[in-house]
Amino acid sequence: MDIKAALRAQHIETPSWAFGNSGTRFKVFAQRGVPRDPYEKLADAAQVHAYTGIAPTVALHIPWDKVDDYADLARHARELGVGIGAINSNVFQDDDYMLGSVTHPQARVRRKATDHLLECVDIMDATGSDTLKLWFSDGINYPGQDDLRARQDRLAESLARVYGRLGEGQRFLLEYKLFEPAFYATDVPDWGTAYAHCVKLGPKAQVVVDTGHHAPGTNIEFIVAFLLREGKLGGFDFNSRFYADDDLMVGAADPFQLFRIMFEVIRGGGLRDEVAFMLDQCHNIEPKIPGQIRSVMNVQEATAKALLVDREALAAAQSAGDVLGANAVFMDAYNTDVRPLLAELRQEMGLAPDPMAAYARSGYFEKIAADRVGGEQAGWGA
Ligand code: RM4
Ligand code: MN
Repeated sequence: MDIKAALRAQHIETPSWAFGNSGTRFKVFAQRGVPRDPYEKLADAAQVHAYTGIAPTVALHIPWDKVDDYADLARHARELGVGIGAINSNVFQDDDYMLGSVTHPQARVRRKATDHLLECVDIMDATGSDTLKLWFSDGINYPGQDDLRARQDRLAESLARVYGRLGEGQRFLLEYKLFEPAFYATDVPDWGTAYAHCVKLGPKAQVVVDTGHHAPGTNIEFIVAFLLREGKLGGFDFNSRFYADDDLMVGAADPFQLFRIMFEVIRGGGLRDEVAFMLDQCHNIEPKIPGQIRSVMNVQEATAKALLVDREALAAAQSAGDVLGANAVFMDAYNTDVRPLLAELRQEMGLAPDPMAAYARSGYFEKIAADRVGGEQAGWGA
């Protein structure tokens, strides 16, 4: 395999919400130069693409990125050299959703939530996005609070309506998460639940793996291998976690896990645009644009190492039952310093070899910090 060609073709999608202010439930720390509207978020995302060369699309979150004219927003993105990626729905920040959205016991609330999901498909039509990402905060806090089975029925009914609305070339990705904000039972807690709903619906429904949404110790690369094998891996929400859904920079907590995941992606033929490599992160204490550049580089480094695995030698050791030999082939690739290779690749792409340094030198941060005064800074949920 031509490693450089594969790396050149890889696309990593940045999330609009990573450029706005974010924090924990204790405090959101405002940063200088933060975007005041979706147009400025796209401008910042375009910087990440300008210095890495492999981040050409930006995911939107509705209603955080609500604008009057979505076609105009998409035009603005194109002028900046980027495109609109996945449309992320949001049915978790309205008072009506306290007891759930599409699984709510009341039909009125379920209809409202489903209407929002359908509106997101309208936005896909207007922006040219081909992917809808569905994450539900739905669940219950107490045993007996609601009927677990009925909630699955309600979920299935809403998903079927949205599925039916998808146009040619459009798909949705169903995201699972073990817990939070519901603490006793979540309605889509794991990949098996998401997978079962998607299988029933058809080829336009796939599973998205958010790396922060598992119990500690979960073998995520197994899930990746399984879903790819079934044609049901729609993409990733990459981030790192130490404890729960920490949304830290991907590859920061466990670069080895990221390498193992990327190896299974490559092994399963998933290094192509049909598998969306998205970041889903918040930069609470670090600057946002460099935080995104670093994250894109982390995914790229893990991909390069995974591409370096000598698959022939690995297969030979595996079939000979050479446990240590096979493991050594794997570890050799992981322990290779791929930074010189990536610096060379960037230069061949007409980019600076060190994206972090090039961005820092560019003066962009000083410019946005001076320009973006007044107005209201965008934030997680704002
Ligand atoms: C959720 C989930 C979604 C993301 C929101 C902000 O936990 O990961 O993908 O859009 O957070
Ligand atoms: Mn996510």
